[in-house]
Amino acid sequence: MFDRIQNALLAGDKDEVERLVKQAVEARTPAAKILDEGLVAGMDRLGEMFKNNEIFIPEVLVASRAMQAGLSKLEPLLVEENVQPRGLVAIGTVKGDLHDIGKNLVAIMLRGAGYRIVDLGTDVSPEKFVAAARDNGAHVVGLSALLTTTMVHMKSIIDALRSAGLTLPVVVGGAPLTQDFADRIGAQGYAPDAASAVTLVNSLVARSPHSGAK
Ligand code: B1M
Repeated sequence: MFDRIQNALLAGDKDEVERLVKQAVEARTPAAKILDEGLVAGMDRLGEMFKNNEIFIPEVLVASRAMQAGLSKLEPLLVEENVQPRGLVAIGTVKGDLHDIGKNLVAIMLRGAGYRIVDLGTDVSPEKFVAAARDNGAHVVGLSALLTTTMVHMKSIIDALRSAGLTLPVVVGGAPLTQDFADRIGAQGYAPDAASAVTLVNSLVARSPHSGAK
């Protein structure tokens, strides 16, 4: 089953990915297992093939759309219904970066953990992060980057937030990041994956003096 999901994803067969994910859900396979062993494992294989020049951008794009389609089928299961908002997280992929699958996954898991999410999308400027954090009364800002050339923009976003007088915690993540990098740019937290991002945000919100979202 998981192999078939991975293969359909690699083939960019959106309808087949949706069908197989739906089938796995109906067979009561835990959503986290479908995500990790089917969709995310498929994306890992895709990354390897891309790195080895076995496939190119068009194939990656089509596979990414199939991934998003599979994710959308899983989202209702990952997100619990009727949970009281625990806080508001403004999240986005930094300027110059168009990768959003990981960021979307983090947003889904945070929503599932009871947070309200303001999703700023991709290629987000520091000014947009500042406006979103301020205007929505965010408790946490989340920054995602997948490129070594764009992760460097994270520091400018943190600086812009601080210059605007916003002291809320900033959480960063994305494949090229490390805890050391997060420490160096003054982020309050780094999470290597979506599940750890939830644990991290929970602990930061519990410690944070910032009050309620609007
Ligand atoms: Co791009 N790409 N890509 N790509 N792409 C990578 C990142 C790359 C590693 C591939 C490679 O060479 N092996 C490489 C970066 C190299 C580097 O910087 N060192 C790369 C490159 C070079 C590029 C282009 C420059 C290619 C080109 O044009 N020549 C170009 C850049 C475009 C741009 O952004 N300006 C580009 C384009 C694209 C596509 C548009 C085709 C597509 C993105 C589609 C989309 O996102 N909608 C794409 C894809 C899909 C990938 C790979 C194959 C897969 C990324 C992915 O979605 N992974 C990727 C290779 C790889 O990573 N193995 C690659 C699955 C996802 C679930 O994982 O995003 O890591 P990830 O998210 C994880 C964690 O990182 C973490 O949690 C998530 C869930 O566990 N996390 C957070 C992420 N954000 C977080 C935030 C948090 C906390 C945790 O707190 C806020």
